[in-house]
Amino acid sequence: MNIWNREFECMSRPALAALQLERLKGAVRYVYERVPYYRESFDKIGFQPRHLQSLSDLAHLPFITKDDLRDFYPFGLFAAPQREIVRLHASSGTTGRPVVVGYTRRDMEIWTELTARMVTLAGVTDGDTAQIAFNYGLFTGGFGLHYGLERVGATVIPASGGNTARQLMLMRDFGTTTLIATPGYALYLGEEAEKEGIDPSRWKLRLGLFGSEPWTEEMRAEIERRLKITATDNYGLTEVMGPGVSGECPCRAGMHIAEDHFLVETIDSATGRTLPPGEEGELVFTSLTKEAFPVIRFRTKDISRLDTEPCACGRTTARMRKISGRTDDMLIIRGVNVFPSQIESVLIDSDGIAPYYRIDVYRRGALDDLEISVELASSDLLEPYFQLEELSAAIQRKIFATLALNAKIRLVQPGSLERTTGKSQRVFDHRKP
Ligand code: DLL
Repeated sequence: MNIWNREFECMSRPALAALQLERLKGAVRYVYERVPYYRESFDKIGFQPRHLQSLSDLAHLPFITKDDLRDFYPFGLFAAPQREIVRLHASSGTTGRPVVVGYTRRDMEIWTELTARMVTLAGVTDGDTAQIAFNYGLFTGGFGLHYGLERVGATVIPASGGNTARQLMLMRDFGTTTLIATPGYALYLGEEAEKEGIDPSRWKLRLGLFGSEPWTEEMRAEIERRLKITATDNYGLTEVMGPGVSGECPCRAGMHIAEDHFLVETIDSATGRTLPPGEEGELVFTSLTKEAFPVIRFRTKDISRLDTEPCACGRTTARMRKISGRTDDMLIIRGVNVFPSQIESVLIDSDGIAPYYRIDVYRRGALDDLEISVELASSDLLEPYFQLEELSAAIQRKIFATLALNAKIRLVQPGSLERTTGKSQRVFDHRKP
């Protein structure tokens, strides 16, 4: 199995901890000296950089949230002068001001190294032809993967997002072996291929690197079945760097985190208390080497758990389990906590329906209503009414068994729910003002 940087990816845990501590001391001093926001927030609790003596001392420092970052739009938290910044990206906020992040030349070098590690983790080599169907732009997905793939020597096709017919043409004519996209878009590409009567097993496509949005194991199995590939999960976020923060190896035992550059904690999102490895909680990241846009204890809202046991692949870096949801994703419906991923797991495992769905929550009087629209796999099913009744009743029973909630199931025509080339939006909570 290929490992891109054996020295850092296979370090002993004690040596890694020593390296992290040394880098953390530097990072804390660096932000204290260069970013007024951090200096003020540290001063407020009487913390001086010299007080940081062990990795666990980090838990004394305040968190920073996405809202805090937004308040400093555009460059208020930059730690390097404009002359040293060679790249800007911004987070894909749905509303309001985006978070703008910058990279120095050294940041770019490290980002490239880390995406090279990530694609090697997934199994990409210089023998691969990689089609990047992430958007190139302020979104970190396209450009982030681009440089890492080039670094490992893969042949890069910078297709960018959208234009599905052309994506399929490129895959066939250029002999693409590796597809890079959101899982939602990968699924759509598979569907369009099927519609065109294309059998992907006749192509060279063998591997998919997917990420940037939540997806379940059931969705993974569906993508693998449709595109006849191995699908890997990859995690990152603009505020921390972009893609390359963590990625999955063939052992499928979580995503290896680049711990020599990022310190990750899991916290109880209600109390802020740090949790021991293995317990599920909100991920919090601290950058150890970033120059332009360092972050100390950034709260991601992403829920996962950490595993520091050695991995069969030989790497020693901690792994984070598949993101199970976001703290702001959780719906409370009639007092029941519901994660959209629970609904996705039920739906994709059901026969007769396509893996497209939409969740709507309404408040009718004092009660919440959960409505789930699901696409039928084939229009043949539209005819016999009793079959439709039976199908929706079966889904309703499964949802009830998982969530103890009665949902209204709407079966809709094949192809009628929105397809996306980027991040998917599947949940619409109409109760919010
Ligand atoms: O999505 C960076 C990225 C690009 C990652 C390409 C992987 C591949 P943002 O647009 O800032 O950055 O969105 C970050 O997306 O906080 C998660 O909620 C979600 N996310 C990213 N990767 C995964 C994943 C990029 N593998 C936000 N599984 C994060 C689940 C993911 N959620």
